[in-house]
Amino acid sequence: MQSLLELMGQAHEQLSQAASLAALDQVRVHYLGKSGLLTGQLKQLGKLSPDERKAAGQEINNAKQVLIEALEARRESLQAEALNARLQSEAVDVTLPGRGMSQGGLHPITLTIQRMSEIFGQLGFEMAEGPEIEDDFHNFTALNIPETHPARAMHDTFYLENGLLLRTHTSPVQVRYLMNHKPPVRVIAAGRVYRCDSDMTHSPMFHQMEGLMVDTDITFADLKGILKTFFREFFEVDDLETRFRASFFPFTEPSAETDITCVHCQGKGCRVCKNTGWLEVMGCGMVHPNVLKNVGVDSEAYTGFAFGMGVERLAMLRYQINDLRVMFDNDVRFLTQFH
Ligand code: 2NM
Repeated sequence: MQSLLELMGQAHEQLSQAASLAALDQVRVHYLGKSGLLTGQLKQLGKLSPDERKAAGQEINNAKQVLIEALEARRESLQAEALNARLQSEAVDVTLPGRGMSQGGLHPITLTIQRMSEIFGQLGFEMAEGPEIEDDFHNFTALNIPETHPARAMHDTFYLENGLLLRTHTSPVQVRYLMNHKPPVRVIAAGRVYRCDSDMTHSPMFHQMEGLMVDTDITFADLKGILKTFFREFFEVDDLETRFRASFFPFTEPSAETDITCVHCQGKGCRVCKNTGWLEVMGCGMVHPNVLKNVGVDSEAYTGFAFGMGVERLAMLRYQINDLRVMFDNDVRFLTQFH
């Protein structure tokens, strides 16, 4: 009995010191396992007299029961401790602010094309699209550009190995549109165009927007009215003026270069307009009868005007950007300024 009391004291001591579930199980095996110390005591009972055996058996079984309950209690408290530790280490502070998403934005070229399309949309123009890889007919021949025209030369146009080419302007879009739609027509086309040209102010890929209006009795006065309205809306200048200087394009007759009041100095003269008070922003003219014939429009019944402008140039004027190259660098420090 003395040794049972000692054994139990020892067992309680060990189980209160067991710091993990694994250590606790070792204590259980040490006392209650097949060759455990308490199990060993039960095995010794056979050596006692029947009277002693009964009393001792009861004592040992009581002690065993006490130990089982103490083990169970200790197991529960260790499990609770482990759970608390885990909850603490995995705790999330739901009051912390979120990391925040960085917001994307549209490129100034895209914003400018959208702005132009909105204004022309209000003037009754529909947006058309076409392929960037074109053929000689749609890019040159239909537009009354002769076989010998310098624009067709290898050093101005990107030709592909299969004889096709990268469109040098968006005019082939209008050519395709006229071949598929009967007048009256009011259409604009915007997109990428390609020319063998690269320096401070020229990029081999840039963006154009062109427009075309064909109907009976369209005159140069219609052209002037539409374009003045467009530029006043685009630059938000109510008294902006336009000026038309005679020029030449194979696809228009007569042709003109269009100037607007300098939007930097309101026409007073500054470095942007080189002290002229005017900015050249566009080419335009009355569609050449040969072009109308080439696309199957009756050039006796119909007349039309057309115009073309560089999107980068208008974007630079509107956003006061003085270097063309930043348009193509895609530096986020530049791009985020337009969000
Ligand atoms: C310009 C200047 C003048 C033009 C002509 C045509 C078409 F297809 F109708 F003949 N589209 N665009 C045109 C006319 C373009 O850009 C400077």
